[in-house]
Amino acid sequence: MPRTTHLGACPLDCPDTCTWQLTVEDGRAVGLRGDRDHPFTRGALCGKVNRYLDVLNGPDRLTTPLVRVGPKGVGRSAYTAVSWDEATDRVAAGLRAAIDRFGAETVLPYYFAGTMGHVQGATMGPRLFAHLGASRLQTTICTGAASAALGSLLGDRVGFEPESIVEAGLILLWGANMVSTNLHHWPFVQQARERGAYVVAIDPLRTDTAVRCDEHLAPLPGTDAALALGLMRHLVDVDATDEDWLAAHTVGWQQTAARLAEWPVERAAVECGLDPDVVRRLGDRIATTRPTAVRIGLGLQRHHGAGQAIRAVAALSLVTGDFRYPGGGSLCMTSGHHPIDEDAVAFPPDLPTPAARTINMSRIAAALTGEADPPVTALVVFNANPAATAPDQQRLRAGLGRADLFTAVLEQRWTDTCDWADVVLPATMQPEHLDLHSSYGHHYTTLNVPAVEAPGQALPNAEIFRRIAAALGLDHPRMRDSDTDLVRQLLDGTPVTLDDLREHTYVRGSGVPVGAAPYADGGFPTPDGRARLVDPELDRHGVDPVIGYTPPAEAADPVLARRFPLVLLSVASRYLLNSTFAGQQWHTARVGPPRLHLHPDDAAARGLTDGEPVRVHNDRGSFLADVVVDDRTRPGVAFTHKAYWARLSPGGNTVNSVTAVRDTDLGGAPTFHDTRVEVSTAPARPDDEAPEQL
Ligand SMILES: Nc1nc2c(c(=O)[nH]1)N[C@H]1C(S)=C(S)[C@@H](COP(=O)(O)OP(=O)(O)OC[C@H]3O[C@@H](n4cnc5c(=O)[nH]c(N)nc54)[C@H](O)[C@@H]3O)O[C@H]1N2
Ligand SMILES: Nc1nc2c(c(=O)[nH]1)N[C@H]1C(S)=C(S)[C@@H](COP(=O)(O)OP(=O)(O)OC[C@H]3O[C@@H](n4cnc5c(=O)[nH]c(N)nc54)[C@H](O)[C@@H]3O)O[C@H]1N2
Ligand SMILES: [Mo]
Repeated sequence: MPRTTHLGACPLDCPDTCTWQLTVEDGRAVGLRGDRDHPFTRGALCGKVNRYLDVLNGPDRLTTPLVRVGPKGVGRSAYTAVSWDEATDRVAAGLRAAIDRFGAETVLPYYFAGTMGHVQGATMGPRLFAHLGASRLQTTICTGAASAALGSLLGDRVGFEPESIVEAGLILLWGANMVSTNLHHWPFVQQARERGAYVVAIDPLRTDTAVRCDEHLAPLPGTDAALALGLMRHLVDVDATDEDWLAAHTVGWQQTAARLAEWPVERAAVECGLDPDVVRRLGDRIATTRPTAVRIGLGLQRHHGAGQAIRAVAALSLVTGDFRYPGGGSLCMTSGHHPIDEDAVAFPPDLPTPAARTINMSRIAAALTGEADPPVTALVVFNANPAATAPDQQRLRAGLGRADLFTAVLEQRWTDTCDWADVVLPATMQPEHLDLHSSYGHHYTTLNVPAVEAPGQALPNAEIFRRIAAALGLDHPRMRDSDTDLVRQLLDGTPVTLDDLREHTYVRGSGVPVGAAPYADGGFPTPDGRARLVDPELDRHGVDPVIGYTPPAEAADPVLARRFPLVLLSVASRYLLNSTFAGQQWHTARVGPPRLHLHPDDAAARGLTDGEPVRVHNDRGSFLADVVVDDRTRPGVAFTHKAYWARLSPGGNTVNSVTAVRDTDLGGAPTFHDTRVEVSTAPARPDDEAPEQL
């Protein structure tokens, strides 16, 4: 049998965007491994993606359009197969009926990064809905706060060149569980360590990453801005600020220094629940180690004070002047280094797009239950599974279950969200379609070309949107652009060419050389090239223009703490990727059932023992989990993993039953980790509540 290999890109929502090698035999994908030659991802895929073909070739793929013939919320048995023409007519009729009643803004597309590909991601779908005049989606759910904060401070989501981290003498992994969520950057950290670097994890949890570091500081959740302010104050006290660099390349240092006068180390340490000596010692290390690299994760920005936290932590590297050196400075995301402008392709200037309101995706539960006026009465979901991943699950389900809501879902497999759809449309997976990727963790642009046929009638998202446009009678030529047209448009005006990508699969898209210090002489992507320690624009958002500390909302609420004494983090699991693998046997066998990790003191206070089933609850809802008693958290802090599927969870709810619809101080992002709960012994589970067998 002929065996061929094809290079492509891992499409998942992860900073690493691996280049992979797919082996195809007889038209079937039979092998998948990392591309050994790739300078950043260097061969090995992660464990979860090593099993990607289980999903691709698995029995759960959606292969035909389906329409609902039974009640909402029941599951797949309420659906029957139809032809593509029937399905797209049904979608067009659903959208038209809603628009006739309430106007086009009643339609809302809901999408995120199920695929990070620009073609099947956020181009053709948003383009279609913008042309229709539908509500625009504010895509805040993941990095909204960090993006806004970095935009304010540095002009964009930019930072030190990731591969340069090998040069660092001190590395702070701040709210970043690299071993789980940024695996391919970790070997560079290890290399730095072999060369003598000291590595510190700053995370309320003793994660798999923290145990591998030289030191671990466990601040109280949501208090990072206070810690960063205390450390900066210490740098002032020991005369370790880089005044020349600050004067040349930042604005607002004097006002920032005045703010630091309010933040002696002792005050910061109390706020963070840390020993002042520990903070001072870290301050001394930062003061005396050049270059220091601060790798900022996204966990610390899932709290109410997220915007100020990201500003403060990233500002630390400005105060030390660390951007002067390769391996110095801060890095949260590399997105701003990539030249591809997705929005320019989603909303091309020659396509009419009526003005429309914006709806924040993180508030979807509220938007569907009264917050939106005119109401949302038509919802089209793609590349996302909000019924499992969005906050305030009970309220969201009430919204999704509304009889007057028309919902279409584009999916590869049946998910929790499909349960609420009127029409489910089968979508292709990465080896079956064309796509183009940048990355939020490195500087390479990657092409993915189709290598196998899609099962049944599954189609790429972009093609589904072209068909929906046609069914709606939208015949503007931009609604007929092919996937290749979209790739060309995405590359337009960038130094990357399709020919280059066809030849090499990946190219370094950013123009920043490997190992460089891109901001050694300033030149940040702000209008004047200076970083903005003070940003008067923030006033408009109700945020202090000077960097300061916004306490967490629930975690710092003493009244709420009496009823709900535990702060609950719901963090990424090593074996899941959001809810993408939550229905896969290999993955769920490793991550296990939903668990609640409790400090021994908190377990003892409640008489709970290891393995005991509990109900985790607050005023919004509850979910069931098994207790794990360990010392990976501090007293008063509990954790579980995000992104189980509700219908495979005992009791049918996930952790998002207890998370809130609440915006961060900046960027309108959600506050998943800023959640208070109590736990109680769960009644023995009746058989009908046992999770579906996997
Ligand atoms: N294996 C795997 N990889 C993934 C994902 C996955 O689900 N599984 N998800 C992907 C996605 S969508 C994203 S956005 C990224 C997310 O990747 P990360 O940035 O790693 O995000 P989180 O898991 O939310 O949080 C990271 C760490 O921040 C810590 N943290 C929580 N609150 C605080 C705080 O207040 N202060 C500090 N200092 N730390 C805090 C958490 O304990 C956690 O260890 O990873 C991507 N990669
Ligand atoms: N409690 C809690 N909740 C969280 C978080 C947390 O830390 N705690 N983290 C949040 C974060 S960081 C994120 S990014 C969100 C992620 O939440 P979601 O954006 O909902 O991500 P997934 O759950 O992975 O769902 C993506 C879906 O897209 C589908 N998909 C993939 N590729 C394609 C394609 O080409 N076409 C179509 N039609 N479908 C495709 C997959 O099958 C999958 O079902 O979750 C958030 N939810
Ligand atoms: Mo995310």
